[in-house]
Amino acid sequence: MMYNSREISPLLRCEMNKVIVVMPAFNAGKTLAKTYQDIPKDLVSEVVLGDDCSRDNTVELALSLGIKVLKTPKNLGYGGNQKMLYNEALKAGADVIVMIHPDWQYDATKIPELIAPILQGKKDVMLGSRILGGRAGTLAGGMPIYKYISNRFLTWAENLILKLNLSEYHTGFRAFRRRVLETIPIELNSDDFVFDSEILAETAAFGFRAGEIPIPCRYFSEASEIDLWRSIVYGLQTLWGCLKLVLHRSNIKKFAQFTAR
Ligand SMILES: Nc1nc2c(ncn2[C@@H]2O[C@H](COP(=O)(O)OP(=O)(O)O)[C@@H](O)[C@H]2O)c(=O)[nH]1
Ligand SMILES: [Mg+2]
Repeated sequence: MMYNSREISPLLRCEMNKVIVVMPAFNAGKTLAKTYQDIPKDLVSEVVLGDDCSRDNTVELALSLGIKVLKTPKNLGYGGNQKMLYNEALKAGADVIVMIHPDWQYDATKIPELIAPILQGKKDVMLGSRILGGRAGTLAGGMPIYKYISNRFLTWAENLILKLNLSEYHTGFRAFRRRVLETIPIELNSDDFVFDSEILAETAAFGFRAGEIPIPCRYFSEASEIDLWRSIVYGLQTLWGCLKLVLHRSNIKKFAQFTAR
């Protein structure tokens, strides 16, 4: 089912939901304005950018656009940046927290569809799926073939273990119900890219309901800078995260990550 801002507005108003969008940024100067422009402001109470010591004009640009900026004290990494942002969104009283990369890779105009199942009480975590979005947003759109193959393989392994039944676990466009981020001990997660996989392993461990919508996706040089080596590390760490859940569930070894905050 597709939604637009106008259909969703009454839902937001009657439930008094506060939606906060967070953007973990690192050198996003070339793409931030376009990403911000696409965010449906009528649905969103606040947009917060986390700057992880960018070396470009990300901070100045964000401030000039009227975006709230939080700066990491030192370069923490993508996961460390998200921890700062989620804690801030909880402190600000968000009911729904949307995370979108500020690299204009994902289509922020899809936020209403993404959050609808959370507002309706049907899901706790929602992902924008490039795979469901079709080939134009993956291989035909310019996703490197090694990223496509590893995405498919990791997703297969994650579905087998986490059983969230998703078409991909590696998107940079996500939404969380407040309770999810209050429950999951995100502080124990990695400060690196694998944070994104860990939070979904925890979603499964805590029994939260995950869903997805198809989204278009754009590929261009600023939208994708993670190289082969960092992708390999990410893939191996993702598999280790799944294995940890297997060990935890079978009582072979317990991990605090899978125990409530
Ligand atoms: N903190 C931090 N964040 C980064 C770094 N590189 C990328 N990011 C963030 O991670 C997101 C994903 O990286 P990106 O290169 O777009 O990867 P891809 O789109 O998955 O191929 C970006 O939108 C940035 O927000 C980095 O070195 N440090
Ligand atoms: Mg990207």
